[in-house]
Amino acid sequence: MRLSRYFLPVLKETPAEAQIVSHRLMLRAGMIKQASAGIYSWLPLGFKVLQKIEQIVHEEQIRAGHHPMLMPTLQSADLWRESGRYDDYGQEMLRIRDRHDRDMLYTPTAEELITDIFRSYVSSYRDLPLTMYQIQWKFRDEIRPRFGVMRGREFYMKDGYNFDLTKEDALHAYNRHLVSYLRTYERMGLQAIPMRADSGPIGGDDTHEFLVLADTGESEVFYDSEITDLKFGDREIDYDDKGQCQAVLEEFTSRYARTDETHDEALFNEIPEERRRVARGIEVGQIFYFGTKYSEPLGATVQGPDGKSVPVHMGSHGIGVSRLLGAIIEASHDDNGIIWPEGVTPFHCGIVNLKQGDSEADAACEALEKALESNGLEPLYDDREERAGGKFATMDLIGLPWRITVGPRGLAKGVVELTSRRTGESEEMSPEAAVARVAEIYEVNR
Ligand code: 5CA
Repeated sequence: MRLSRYFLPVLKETPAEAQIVSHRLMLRAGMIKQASAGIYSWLPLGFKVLQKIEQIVHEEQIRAGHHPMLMPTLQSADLWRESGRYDDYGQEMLRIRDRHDRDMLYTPTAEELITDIFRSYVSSYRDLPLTMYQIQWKFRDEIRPRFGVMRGREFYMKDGYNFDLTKEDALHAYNRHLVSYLRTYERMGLQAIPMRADSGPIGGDDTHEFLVLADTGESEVFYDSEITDLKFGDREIDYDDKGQCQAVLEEFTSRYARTDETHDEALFNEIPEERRRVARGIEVGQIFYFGTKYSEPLGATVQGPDGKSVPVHMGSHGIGVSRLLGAIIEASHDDNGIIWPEGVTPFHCGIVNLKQGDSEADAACEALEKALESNGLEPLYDDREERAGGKFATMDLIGLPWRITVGPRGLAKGVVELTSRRTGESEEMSPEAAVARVAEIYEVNR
């Protein structure tokens, strides 16, 4: 992609309305534009990252055996009256009336609709276990939308729902989600810690939230510092293996880690003092087991092996897809801008031409662009007639992890410069070697 043809409206000034760094940087890097309170347009650069994150979520859900599908954003109030949540949900629910005076709502979550789909088609235990999920826009009329995409009113969420015959099977689905989430967040360069939490309006007793530690997080969290040493890494998991999923859950949840809603001071004080941590975190996901809370009132039953009809055991599992952009930036930035982890970067590599219009420099940049593309990579070539300082500042702001700098002085020696955004370290090498190095970095991260 040529920067001269791209739509990247970067801002020089720091926007006054943004209180936290991720919001400031997303506005300055031309990723989002507020449309109205808590509602954003996703400009090309922001949309690209959103799609990268969405893709990782899909890949890991499908790996765990869950089926992608899509439900509408506008739903009839009738189903929500059946479950009793139409009245319970309160002012966070955006209620709409259509031309026939029918009550509608913009979905804040979708337990009712998926349960209705299930009860319409499934009647035998033989069709279980079943887990379906969607990645779809949600609306919650938050009293205080703030921090940009972090607490929006309209936001993008992955919501998954499991249907099982027994509590034991449903708990396996819960564990399977926990494992798949650990892997999902690590691929985005994040450490998200599962913490015992409160279930709120979704309901149920078993629930974990996944928190990314950050000073700007909205939740206060309490944990044993040993937990931050745990890494999921590249272990192979058989998601059908109950014992294996249970073992991972135990490994990642046996140490003390709770949000303020479930914090227990006496239990916390049993941890050696030097390991006790009180910090703040950003909630990037939550998993729930709520048994028959929705299947019973909505009549989602199956015939068991003994011929008796029983309500199915369910859970739901969410990932804050749009919130993740903010969380990743909070966790990975410096004074000059964003530092994207390789797994979610909008472009793999920047190309900076120090002398636009110089025929040799232009030709070298174009050759680099082509060579990177033929390796399956997407470079962003800054081909504007601008001073080097301005080009570097833009690249640093938008945070591409790797930059290749091309200028007449280097080319005379047959070299370009490859720079890491994270460490700032640069190395001179031939253009071919630079392409090979970048290709190798992303091969490892694929
Ligand atoms: N039905 C369940 C699971 S599918 C559910 O709705 N869970 S939730 O309420 O915890 O939301 C899932 C995730 O969406 C949260 O962990 C959070 O990361 C994200 N989220 C929730 N509210 C907002 C919001 N106002 N703005 C951005 N992201 C949000």
